[in-house]
Amino acid sequence: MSQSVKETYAKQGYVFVRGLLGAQEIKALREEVDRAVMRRVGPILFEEDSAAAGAAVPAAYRDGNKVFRRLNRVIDRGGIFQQVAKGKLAEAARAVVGAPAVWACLNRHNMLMLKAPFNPAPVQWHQDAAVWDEGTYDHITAIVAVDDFRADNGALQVLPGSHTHGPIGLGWEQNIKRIEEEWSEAIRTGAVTADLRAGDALLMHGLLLHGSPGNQSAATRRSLTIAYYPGDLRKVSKREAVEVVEV
Ligand SMILES: O=C(O)CCC(=O)C(=O)O
Repeated sequence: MSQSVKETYAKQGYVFVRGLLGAQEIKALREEVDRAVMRRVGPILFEEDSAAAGAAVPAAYRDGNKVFRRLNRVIDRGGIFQQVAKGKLAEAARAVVGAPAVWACLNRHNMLMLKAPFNPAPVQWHQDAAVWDEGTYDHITAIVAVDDFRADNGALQVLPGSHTHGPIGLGWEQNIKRIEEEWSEAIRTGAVTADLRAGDALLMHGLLLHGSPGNQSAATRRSLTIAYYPGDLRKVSKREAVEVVEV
């Protein structure tokens, strides 16, 4: 990856890598997601937002009243999830920070994000690294789109340059509250929607502000999302039981 990509990542806190995956990989990912959803292969994280329960989300993406939000622990599931997470996506993460090796954190973002049709639940604006408060803010959230991100299907939004302001409150509750109180206007005027096509990747600094609205469309918005660290997180983490693997 060129010097200018590294510079862009440092300045705006994210870069796009267009066409990271080819048609065969996208097809394999979609088939694997469909299989896991159909067979209810866990761990699955469900929406907590009660609006989701009453919405017109198809039965395929529900377990009773509960609406699917993520398939978790995708690296552990093997197959195409692991292939991409340990292969091209890890390679992109290494290149963007110029690190010879990166470690994936298995019990942080290691997921297939699944914005089901008509799921109205947003992901509130937050900073991953401040929410996790690991003892380092130095990580990369890498996302590869499995479907096109569109304005109506809950595409991710980011606030360019926001990573340079440091952590805004630690832990989920404090982080989302302070961002709402202090950053709403900046988000309203400066947010950028990630115009990812299926196969494109977005690599974000751990402190970049991001969020996404609900899915208003009849199509699912899926993406594979992995947290990578440029070093062995176990050596710096304040948390117990942090699970990492060098990729
Ligand atoms: O993919 C998205 O819409 C946002 C996911 C996210 O930031 C999260 O779940 O923490």
